[in-house]
Amino acid sequence: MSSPSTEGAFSLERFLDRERVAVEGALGQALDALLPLLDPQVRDAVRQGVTSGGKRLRPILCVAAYRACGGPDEEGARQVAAALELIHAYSLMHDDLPCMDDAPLRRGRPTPHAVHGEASTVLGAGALIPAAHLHLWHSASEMGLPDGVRRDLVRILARAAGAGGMVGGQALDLLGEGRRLERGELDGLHRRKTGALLTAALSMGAVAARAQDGVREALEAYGRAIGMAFQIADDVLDATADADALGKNPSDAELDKSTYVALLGVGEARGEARRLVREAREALRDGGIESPALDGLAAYVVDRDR
Ligand code: GRG
Repeated sequence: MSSPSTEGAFSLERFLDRERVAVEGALGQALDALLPLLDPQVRDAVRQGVTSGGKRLRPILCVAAYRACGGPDEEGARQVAAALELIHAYSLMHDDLPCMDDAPLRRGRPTPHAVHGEASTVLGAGALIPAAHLHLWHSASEMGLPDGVRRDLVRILARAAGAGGMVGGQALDLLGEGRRLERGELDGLHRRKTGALLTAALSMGAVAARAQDGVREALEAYGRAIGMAFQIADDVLDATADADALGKNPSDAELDKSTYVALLGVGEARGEARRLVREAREALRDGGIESPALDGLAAYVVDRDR
């Protein structure tokens, strides 16, 4: 199993820049189908939620997994992957609302509800959930994937986004405010809230490429490890970076949330994140997956500055 990027010296920075632009192209196509159906104010909230930057990590991971599995239609896979970002965008629009984290800033600018109002943001984010699944179904059809594979893809996304995944994790997060969660509780919360969608990205890339079960399982093990590493790095950034660098106000302490930093301290939390990066890379090795992109992305999730 190899990647075209093994042919020259691999630069993660160039890879990320290129992939981000390509993902944004795919998102533009997804929005072309959705935006004309929406009332102008809701449309503007959706446009901001989806196009205001971000690392685009989930679709980038999905396409990298597809490529690592030797998938032949990267452009098609990128459209499939865009569905993950539509779900991620909706989750951030809701996460920032006054009834959730009540955040005024994200990615260096006022949040969608602060600009377009709460009702438009709730509705627009809500419209992104079915739109993501419809876009996924349509894109997988365009790739010529058989019905069973298309159904698997939709099931993976819906499970990761739903009560057993991201939404369930968010509920635990809100219920945990003001309580000191133990390590097991915190791990369980973040496996769902952050880890489920990241792992789904790897899974969907493998399934779209029709990878063998062993390879898919190795990619999912990689996804679980980087999902947890990503969250620990997020907690470290929230505790150590300033609002300018983060593009948002650090909020864990203010919301009295349990975090890996509160539980382990900054030094040990960083060490745990690095251990998880090694675990992710081992999963790739064990699955016989050679991918400079996935290898580099594992380190990137903990080395990032925002
Ligand atoms: C109300 C139906 C309903 C659901 C709400 C709000 C919610 C469900 C879930 C949110 C869960 C959540 C915020 C997960 C994301 C955690 C996280 C670390 C986000 C930041 O991701 P990055 O760093 O963001 O990839 P960028 O800005 O790069 O896109």
